[in-house]
Amino acid sequence: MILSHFYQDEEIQDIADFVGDSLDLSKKAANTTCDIIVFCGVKFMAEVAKILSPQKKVILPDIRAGCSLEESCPPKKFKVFKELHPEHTVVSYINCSAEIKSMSDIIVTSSNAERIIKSFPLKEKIIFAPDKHLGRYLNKVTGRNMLLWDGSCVVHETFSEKEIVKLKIRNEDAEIISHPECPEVILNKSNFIGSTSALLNYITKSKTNKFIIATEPHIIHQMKKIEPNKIFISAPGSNGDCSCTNCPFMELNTLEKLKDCLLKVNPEIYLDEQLMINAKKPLIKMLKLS
Ligand code: CIZ
Repeated sequence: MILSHFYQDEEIQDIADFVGDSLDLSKKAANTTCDIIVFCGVKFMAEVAKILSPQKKVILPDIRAGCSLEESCPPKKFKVFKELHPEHTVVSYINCSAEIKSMSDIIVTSSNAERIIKSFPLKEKIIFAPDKHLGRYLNKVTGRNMLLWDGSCVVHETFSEKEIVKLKIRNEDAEIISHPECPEVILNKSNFIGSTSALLNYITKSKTNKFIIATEPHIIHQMKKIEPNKIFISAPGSNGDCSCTNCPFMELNTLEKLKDCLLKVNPEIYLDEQLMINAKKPLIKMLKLS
């Protein structure tokens, strides 16, 4: 089964058996009867597939496809931080390493984070890692005061408030729709904030015909399929250009490498067995609450 994230190149999305966000992709990985899962996304997503289906082979086109959020939360430093706050529940965004997952009480994705955090009592002390922007947004919408790890995503940090405002002036009829991994200044300018799946639902629900999209621009491929008559403009970075907001890690996976990995059934994801057992528990809790 070939799984592709919304942030992958168009031609990869088009040949995948299923295209989705990390929540839907992890559900597919957990439930498929196929022996081999080809994960076109970044490595932590392929690791989630392996953790949920350890008996299956999980391969991805380029094993170097990492994630800046994962990099921004080194397990050794996080362990020290967690030990300084022993009375806190650890809620981790799925964009993290298997080691961070194994130290977490529950995992969330951007599509279920608000609901899962609201399921905790208001007085629950919570650490949220690794994305500080998503964490700040979640604190606002859930009325919590979670302790935030200082991580961020290179793609969502690249959007420029000034350039987005200039673009909006030239496109007054457009709505700005943003992913909650964006910095607060971008979210404050947005008409709608949501996960990739929520953004895809919103473009149909909204009566607007033009949108400025502040998330990884390859999602626009799915938007055009759903609403071929609407206009989607990728939000720019500080040079006024949009191409600088492509995810450099997702881009490592190419159609050519996908072909090679199908032929060679390699590179394969390998994880320590105990690590998989420990990382699976908070993932299963998430799936039960989703
Ligand atoms: O959870 C995911 O798949 C990511 C990275 C973004 C989103 O909002 O779906």
